[in-house]
Amino acid sequence: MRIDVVTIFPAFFDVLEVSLLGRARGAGLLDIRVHDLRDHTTDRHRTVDDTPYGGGAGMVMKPEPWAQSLDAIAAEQEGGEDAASGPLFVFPSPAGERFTQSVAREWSAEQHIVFGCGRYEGIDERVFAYASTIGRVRLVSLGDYVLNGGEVAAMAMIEAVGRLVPGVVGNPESLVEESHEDGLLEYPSYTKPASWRGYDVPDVLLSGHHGRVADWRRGQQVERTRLRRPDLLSE
Ligand code: JET
Repeated sequence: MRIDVVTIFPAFFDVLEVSLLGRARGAGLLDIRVHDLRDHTTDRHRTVDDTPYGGGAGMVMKPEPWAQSLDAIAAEQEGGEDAASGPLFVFPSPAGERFTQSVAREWSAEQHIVFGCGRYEGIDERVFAYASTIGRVRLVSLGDYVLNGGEVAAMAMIEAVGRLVPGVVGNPESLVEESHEDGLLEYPSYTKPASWRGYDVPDVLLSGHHGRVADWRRGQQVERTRLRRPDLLSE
């Protein structure tokens, strides 16, 4: 999978060199490239923002550096004669649709995803219209809170999607039983010792009865989902 990131803070993405995704990049499973939006400015101060039409607080990201940058990235990949065969452009935004495990699953089958990281009060709205002529566009939110820019959200989405790309996680079975894959929270886990500082591992897990273990785990999943995330049960 090819992933491009456009940002005014490329250094944010240095951490992609470590851990699981770093190994996947080294193995050629993920081709992740980070681009500085300011490389597509033409003035001496490398300006990426300007005051908002209609007034109001803060600054808005200018459209032309974005168009130049997205054009250059789309042109690097074959296909893309029409928007439907172009890249998937993802703009993290508190005003976007919600990012979930099922969105991550969908995206893990994409050939090319481009993350556009906005800052300040956001990106000139016309950029999304323009990008939809060269690819598919989605504005996506991690949750109902505001970050200073799209970088941290893009990083979370890259990790959630990247680990679902075949081969990135060594043991694919570990992906099946985790939280959200079946719409429930994960069951509690324990390891040795069986008794630790006065806390004991539930007897059923030491029983060796696989059927009873499975029933207990399912019960725990439902119970903690009801307590912590009732919204998941009513969907
Ligand atoms: C976010 C993502 O805060 C989040 O995203 C970062 C962000 C903040 C401010 C502006 C911005 O620009 C993007 C844009 O969208 C229309 O213009 C992005 C919170 N949950 N998920």
